[in-house]
Amino acid sequence: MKLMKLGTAAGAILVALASLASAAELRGWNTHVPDYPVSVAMDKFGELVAQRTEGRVKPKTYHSAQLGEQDDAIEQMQFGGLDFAVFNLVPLNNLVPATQATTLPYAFKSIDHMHRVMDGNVGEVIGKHMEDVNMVALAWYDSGARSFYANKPLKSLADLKGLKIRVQNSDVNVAMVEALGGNATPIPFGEVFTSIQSGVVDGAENNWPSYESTGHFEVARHYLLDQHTIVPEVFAINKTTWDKLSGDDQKIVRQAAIESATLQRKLWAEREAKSEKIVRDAGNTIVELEDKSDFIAAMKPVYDKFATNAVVSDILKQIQAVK
Ligand code: BDP
Repeated sequence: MKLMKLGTAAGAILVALASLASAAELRGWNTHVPDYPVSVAMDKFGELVAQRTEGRVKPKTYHSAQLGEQDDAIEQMQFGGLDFAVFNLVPLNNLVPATQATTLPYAFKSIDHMHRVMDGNVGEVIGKHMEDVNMVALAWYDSGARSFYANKPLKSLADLKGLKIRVQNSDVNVAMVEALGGNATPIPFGEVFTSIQSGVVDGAENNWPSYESTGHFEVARHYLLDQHTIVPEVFAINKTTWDKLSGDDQKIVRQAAIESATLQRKLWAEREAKSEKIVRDAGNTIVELEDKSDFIAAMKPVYDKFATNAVVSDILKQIQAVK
């Protein structure tokens, strides 16, 4: 009633404020710096959703691991502290074993192959497994191919023997480095730079954009391009948050995530080239591992340990069946 007595403009402001307060503000986690392809694409997702839901749903992404490191974020997503995130599948390996099939060395033939696989049935199957830990997979982002780098010469695989190598928190990655004769140390992403600089580890492994954007290339100047893994990243939303959205808003949110993934993949290709140039111009030593047969042979114990359970071996078969 009081509202009626106010002028139309003031009334409109009150109505707008009331709808703002009721808008669902979604908190998004991201580990990367704001100009990284993942970050730009997540911001685009936020814009599209806010626009298309006319402000009913307002996603906001917190970049640069402001909301914690990836392992903490994965926990928060399960228990509702976060609404959405882009996660690399390696830190999900222990929690959602189905993801291991996609992070085993040389599981994918190329980045295009990974896109075809993840956009098809395998993406759906992994998404189903993620629902068991309260996450809904909406789209798949790119993170290129990962290779080893160190502050000591890396001319061949043999040079990894005895080196302390940082890995993401995953039993598969620990086993991979150990099978190559290295000592694997799981360390959060945000601590890798200092760990290399202070000699806690000799090196790590990552793709061109992360090697460059984190400054790791300045403290570990030898990059061995073995391209051992092509790891997908998942755009995931907390299942409780998802279930609260109306059917129409779910459609909008899913479509925006898919469009953001298309943008991310395009930006990724551009950023890869740019990062490679920055690293090469800095004079780093880059060695291509052309013959991957020794690496593949060394992975036998890793495959024996992780690829023999029914879920992982079935997904691997499906990956291999995609041309
Ligand atoms: C980057 C991934 C990021 C991981 C990071 C890592 O995009 O999600 O946290 O590697 O190595 O390539 O931890």
